[in-house]
Amino acid sequence: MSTNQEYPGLRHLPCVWMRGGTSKAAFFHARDLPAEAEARDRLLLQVMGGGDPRQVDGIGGGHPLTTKIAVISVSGMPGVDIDYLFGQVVLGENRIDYAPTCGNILAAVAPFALEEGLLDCQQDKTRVRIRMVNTGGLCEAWVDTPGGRVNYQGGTRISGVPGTAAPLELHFSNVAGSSCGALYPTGSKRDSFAGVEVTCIDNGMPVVLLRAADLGVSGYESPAELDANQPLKARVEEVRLLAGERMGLGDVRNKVVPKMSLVAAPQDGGAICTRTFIPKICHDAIGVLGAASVATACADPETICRGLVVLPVDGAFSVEHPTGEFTITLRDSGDGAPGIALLRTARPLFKGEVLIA
Ligand code: NQM
Repeated sequence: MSTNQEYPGLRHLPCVWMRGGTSKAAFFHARDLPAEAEARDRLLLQVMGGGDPRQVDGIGGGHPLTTKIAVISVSGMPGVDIDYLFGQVVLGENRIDYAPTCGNILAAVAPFALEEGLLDCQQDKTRVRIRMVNTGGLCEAWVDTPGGRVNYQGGTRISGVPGTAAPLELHFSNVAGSSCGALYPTGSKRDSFAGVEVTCIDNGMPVVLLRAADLGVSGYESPAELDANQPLKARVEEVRLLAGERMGLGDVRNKVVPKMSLVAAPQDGGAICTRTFIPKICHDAIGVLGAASVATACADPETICRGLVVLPVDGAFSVEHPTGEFTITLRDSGDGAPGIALLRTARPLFKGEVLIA
């Protein structure tokens, strides 16, 4: 943090605003932030716009997918390059939830680390090994670096983002039970809460899967239609509170996990169709690790997806969502829970200093 010749009455904090997949976050070097968590969060909340749901006095975007924070440092852990701490600013509540990680924002971590000189680019492709500090999970990111520079141009299209960009491969391993301690945290592949049959799963993200039809909807509605359906949302939240407790997450009233995925038969050649509450509003697409958990449940014939899922022949599960689809490739990781591979795109949008009054 510094003051400056310009705007001398304000504090200046280096920041890069990045798109990772279908989300956006403010990226900071851990070295630029207070070491003490309370002081750090006070500062970050001021930066993002505090408890105001519109975040008009900060740089947050007033939506859960655009009010995210990433704190980055070189890792001290053997076999790991970069530590990534994720923070979800909870809209309207003036607090940051560190319970989950975020796979979309993770897609932007490797480009940030390379551009900011935290490690060197290799020729053609650069591997960056990232530790998700929130959950302890590991991810290997492969970045396009022709001539030793990060390339952002390319032909890769991801649903929910206009245009095309350079591909960024993400390989996750050992993320089963990331937050809950077990792939099926309740000890069962099917449970019933408030009269609704569900599958609770955590392969990188705690998710509760519910059949849309069991809740009186088709599962093909738009996010706006589902968000306007107050009785549905109340029912989903009732199930979430009970499921969260049984998943070992405690009282989840004030937590953004577990996510709630309504599932239905695919409509567009995919494996399954989803509408995901994250958890208070419906996602326009689906989160990265959320989709990984859904795909993992689809691959298991004992979950509630049975009868809805169309199994792919090659392990590549196309998870349909409101703005397209997300392909998750499941790989044998040798430890009983599938490893995950997927493609994202990412890029820096703005680099500068945020000003704090
Ligand atoms: O599940 C939204 C997002 C996410 C999280 C959410 C994510 C993930 O789209 O790994 O990416 O579920 O809150 O950014």
